[in-house]
Amino acid sequence: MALQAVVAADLVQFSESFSMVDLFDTEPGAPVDLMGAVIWPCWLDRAAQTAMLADLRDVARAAPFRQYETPGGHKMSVRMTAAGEVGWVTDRSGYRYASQHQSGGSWPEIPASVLDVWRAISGVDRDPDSCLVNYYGEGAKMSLHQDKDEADHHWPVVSISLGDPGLFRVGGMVRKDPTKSRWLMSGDVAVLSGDARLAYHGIDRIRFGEGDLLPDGGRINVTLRVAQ
Ligand code: MD6
Ligand code: FE
Repeated sequence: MALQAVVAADLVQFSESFSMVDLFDTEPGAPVDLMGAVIWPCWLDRAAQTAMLADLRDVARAAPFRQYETPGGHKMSVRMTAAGEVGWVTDRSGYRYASQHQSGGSWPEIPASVLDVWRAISGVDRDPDSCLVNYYGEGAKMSLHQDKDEADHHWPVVSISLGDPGLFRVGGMVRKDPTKSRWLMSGDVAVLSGDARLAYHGIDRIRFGEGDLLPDGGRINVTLRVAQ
């Protein structure tokens, strides 16, 4: 490769790994607006992340991670499980909230460590009834979508990121609207509420193996919702 091309490739890599916000955000914890989504960087310190991870392992023991199929017949690359009264599932018959997981039992309770984040950040006085746990292995991503399988869209959605960085893209109410992206780091919390509640969003890719919270690499995202 010509030197110029090498430098250009380096620059692209550099600009993708550090947004301007990262470079100049000297106040950890100050909320960041991303097309109306609010991101709270480093909401959880390392000890809180480790404790939550242990709680999520208990959830996964009770209701194992699965690779769901979309109604269109595509296998999702993200593996999922859930906690709470109802869990989000999908198969050929559609997206929905189910009161039982595929092995037949009710979902485990939402861990207190996870509920604490909702209570501190959601701004509402009702607890969530659903907690979706997403696991991204190498190459996993989540295409642009709206969270609209819930009965009442006025409740916020709160999401917690653990492990490897994930590139979060947020747009508007229409899939083709312009988008902005930011890397969600381990311990970051993102909230979709108000006008942004139904904004299109997704995870373009993760930087597999970069974090050291999960011993085998990967990213976990926990989303809390009032679904019913
Ligand atoms: C993820 N997050 O971060 C996917 N949904 O892996 C979501 O789909 C999401 O971050 C609603 C609200 C916040 C989110
Ligand atoms: Fe979502």
